[in-house]
Amino acid sequence: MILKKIKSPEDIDRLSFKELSILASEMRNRIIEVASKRGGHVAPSLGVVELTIALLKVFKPPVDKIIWDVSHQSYGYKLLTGRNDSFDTLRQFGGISGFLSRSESIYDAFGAGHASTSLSAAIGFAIARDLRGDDYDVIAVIGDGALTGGMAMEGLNQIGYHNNNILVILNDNKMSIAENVGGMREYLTRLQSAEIYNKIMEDAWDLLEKLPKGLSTKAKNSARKLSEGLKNLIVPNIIFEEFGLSYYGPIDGHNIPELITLLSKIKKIKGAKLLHIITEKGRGYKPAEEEPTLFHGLGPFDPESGKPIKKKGQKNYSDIFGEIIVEEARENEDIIAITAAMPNGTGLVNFSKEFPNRFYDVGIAEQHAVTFAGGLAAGGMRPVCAIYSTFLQRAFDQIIHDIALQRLPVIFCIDRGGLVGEDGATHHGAFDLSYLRMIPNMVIMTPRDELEFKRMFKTALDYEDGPIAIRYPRGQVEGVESLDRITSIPIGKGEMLHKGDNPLVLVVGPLVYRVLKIAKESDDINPTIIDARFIKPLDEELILKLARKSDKIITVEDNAIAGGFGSAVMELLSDNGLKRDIFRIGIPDRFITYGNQLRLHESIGMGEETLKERMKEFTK
Ligand SMILES: Cc1ncc(C[n+]2csc(CCOP(=O)(O)OP(=O)(O)O)c2C)c(N)n1
Repeated sequence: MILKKIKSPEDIDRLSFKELSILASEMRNRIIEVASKRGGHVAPSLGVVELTIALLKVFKPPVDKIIWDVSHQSYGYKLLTGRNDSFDTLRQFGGISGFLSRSESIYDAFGAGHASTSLSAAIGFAIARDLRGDDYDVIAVIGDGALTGGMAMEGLNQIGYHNNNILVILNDNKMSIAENVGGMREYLTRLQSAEIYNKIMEDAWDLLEKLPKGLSTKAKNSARKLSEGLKNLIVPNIIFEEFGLSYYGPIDGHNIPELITLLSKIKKIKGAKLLHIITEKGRGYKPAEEEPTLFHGLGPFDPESGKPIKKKGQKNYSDIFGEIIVEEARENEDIIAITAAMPNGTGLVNFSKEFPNRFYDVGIAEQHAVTFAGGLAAGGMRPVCAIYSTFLQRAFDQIIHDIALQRLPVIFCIDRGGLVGEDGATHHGAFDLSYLRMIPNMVIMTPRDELEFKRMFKTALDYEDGPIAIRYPRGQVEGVESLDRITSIPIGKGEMLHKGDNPLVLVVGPLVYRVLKIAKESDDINPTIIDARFIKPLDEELILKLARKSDKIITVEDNAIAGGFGSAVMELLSDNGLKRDIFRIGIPDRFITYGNQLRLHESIGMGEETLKERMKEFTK
């Protein structure tokens, strides 16, 4: 086993090309072995095994800075940077993260989890280096999917302009999570097919190699210009060159010797450069090659067959959303569904098939998605923006400036609200109730189960006075008897689910069921339990009426306690001169790690056991 002996990247220095190729297949086996048990981002990591090896052969982190965009493709990098032994604990509570993190390893130059940040971080590193007179290389690896994010364009804009020494590697596999979309994608395809261009590139390399040493800079520049001139004859515009970066490629990203040779050459060329490599997502593992979208990120699976190990009959919130929107869209031709590169994750695949003209995947572009919805709404349509809570953070200003300020009736279906589990801090939807609650004209709802979800979607469609959000968690939905006719809910109306005495417990979302169970099974407390349903506007009448009769109040939410639902309740009581003993239960004011969702809830006092204890203790 070669991999077993690699304790740090220096250990690959002495390996021959043949050994490196064996190492690549050992890395793939290890990734499949562990990810099949732990779940994770399989296909992205398998696609960059050769690139990872080549990068570590040519560059020397932690001195050189390798910045992986999203960092979901970094399993191989982890294996070669001292984390093979701990790799079995991938994404587990107390184990190693599924993403890169500066606190996990000195080799992780810049943490990530959200897309399109690598170029901005890279130019930051490069300018810091140059101002401080340090000497190291900065390399950003970005996928063609991540390149659709506006931030990547903003980074590219600055990189080309300043021309600091940076290497951008564009890892082009034609895939985002689903098939990549948009004008940039089409352009990259045209670039790939420009074979004559490649040939001329090779000639240009030869020419530059053959230039005598000691040639003046002016002469070298002329030679470079000549090669660029040749390129432009064949492919009219290399967009990256227009931005100011030197473009190399496209080359096969699975050929280790070629990658190493080219990277070594490019390393010597100063300035802003972009190397375009072509890779295959899921490379080397048939199930992942055949179904790269499924294997982008998944739970445990059988390594032999590649079949996901999933308990049967479990519907999650995204499935329900997918069903409701299709049903409603059959009746209402104005409904438009928008996703930012997550058609599968948000449950919109069936919608996209049945209503291709009313479905828009805008790429990894949450900000644009929101303002695009604003335009659609202003134009008379009923846009539904389905975005994960954590990614909607990107569009905070757009929600304020483009939607709420103009009272545009955009429906936000916010998936993965609350703690998500194994993806950890970068992906928890911990903040949405807080960041949306402060925005005027917003209505925010959280369903506790399937039926409430359906009713809330109806409510959202009936509401045309401005933006309205439905926020729901990752995971299984509590199924309840459906009604023949789904009716909407009056805006701002909560519901009493259990009449007891002390304390008064105000809950939002499916945690209601956890609280109900605790109340049912516990002899010590007999709380009054309210599903507040609306975070904004609050059911002021109901809450104040009950609060007047209770001296102890508990609020429960799967959101940051800072500024969330509990804070809203406190503000309401304070504004009405009610001084009460209040206990806010929610996500504490720190970033929460990764691990099983229930385990994480236990760890912050919101699991069944810990929640019960805290409720009892407070009520005493
Ligand atoms: C802001 C943001 N939106 C959405 C996502 C979800 N997401 C994770 S990876 C990914 C696709 C990335 O595609 P690409 O950059 O081409 O990398 P690949 O997985 O194909 O290697 C998406 C949409 C994210 N991480 N961040």
